[in-house]
Amino acid sequence: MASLPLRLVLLVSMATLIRSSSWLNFTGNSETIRELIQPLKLTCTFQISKNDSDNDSQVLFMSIYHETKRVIASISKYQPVATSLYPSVTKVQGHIYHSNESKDSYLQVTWTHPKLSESGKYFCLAHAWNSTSQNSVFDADITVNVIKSSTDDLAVALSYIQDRLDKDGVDSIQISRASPTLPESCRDVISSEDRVVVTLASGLKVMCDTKTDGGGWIIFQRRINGYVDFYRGWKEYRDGFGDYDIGEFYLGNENIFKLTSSKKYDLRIDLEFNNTKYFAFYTRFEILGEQDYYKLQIGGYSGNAGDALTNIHNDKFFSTYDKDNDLGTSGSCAVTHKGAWWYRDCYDSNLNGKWGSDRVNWSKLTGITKSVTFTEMKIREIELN
Ligand SMILES: [Ca+2]
Repeated sequence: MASLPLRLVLLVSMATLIRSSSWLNFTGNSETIRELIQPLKLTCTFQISKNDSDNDSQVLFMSIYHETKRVIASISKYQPVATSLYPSVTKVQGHIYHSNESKDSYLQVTWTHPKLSESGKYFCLAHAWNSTSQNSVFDADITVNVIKSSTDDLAVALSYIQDRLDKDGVDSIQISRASPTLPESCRDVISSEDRVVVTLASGLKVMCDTKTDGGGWIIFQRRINGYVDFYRGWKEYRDGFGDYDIGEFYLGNENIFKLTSSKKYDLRIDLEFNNTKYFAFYTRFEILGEQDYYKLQIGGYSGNAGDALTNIHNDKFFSTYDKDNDLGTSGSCAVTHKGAWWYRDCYDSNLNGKWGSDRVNWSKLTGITKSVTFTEMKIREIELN
């Protein structure tokens, strides 16, 4: 590539004459644009012929739109400021002149960093009015091909910047790179997938449930196949374990404590038993810090799974096989029931119990001898208005 993208001249020009001797010109800075490093500029100009005997013709409306019917920009006699609601357009300009001003009305849009998805056919449309033919519609189109940039293109772009630095004696040059904004919570995550793994702005990597009851849930416990062993000690329950690819994990009590102590959350537990889905919903859920053994604070139940937490487990400490904080005086509930939970002496629910051992209980559904076959525990920030 010999010349630099920024210096590209107008290469493309297509115009269609529909009627009368006025013209609509639609031009781009290049037919082929290199993704992200070469700007794309489209200019639509309405030329009123000098021979036009009808001096009274004028433009009422101009717009540029993409073949997908997305309107890129528009301007009208009645709304004479060029506007673009299209998010990646970085600049929009335009003016509508009256025919006696001897200037051409125009509409121009610029993308500084066009993407591959901005390829395609663009149309410019102009509605004009004159006293003889009344309303006339002009249109013109142009096809733009945004192609992937190569490392050669980047090398040329960098050497151009170097040239500018040398020639202009510029002390410093700022190169800004658009950094993707990380979501604050799963509430900010919109996806066509119903479960999606994202890194939050805090740095915490979580799986979001984007669909259930409107989505926005951070899943902190998930068991679907028994591939991950949940019979683990204090440190692992504190820090988290499991595998997002396998789909089974525990986010860690320390993470749950940090989340629930900084904002208010609802808790939702989704379960499957005998091929039927159930849920339990709680409007109050928090766990305290490690010095309080991640004590459970729970209340405000609704749902169809029954409440197997509030009665027995509210205000109880978390226990693991290597850390017995339960209220039973003889032995350890975690050891006896092969789990890790907010045991009293011992439990009404045991969703971290050993898979395949009939210990994954939600007593209101399963009793204490049958297991659920799916469990997700998830939290969503309560919107405070
Ligand atoms: Ca005990």
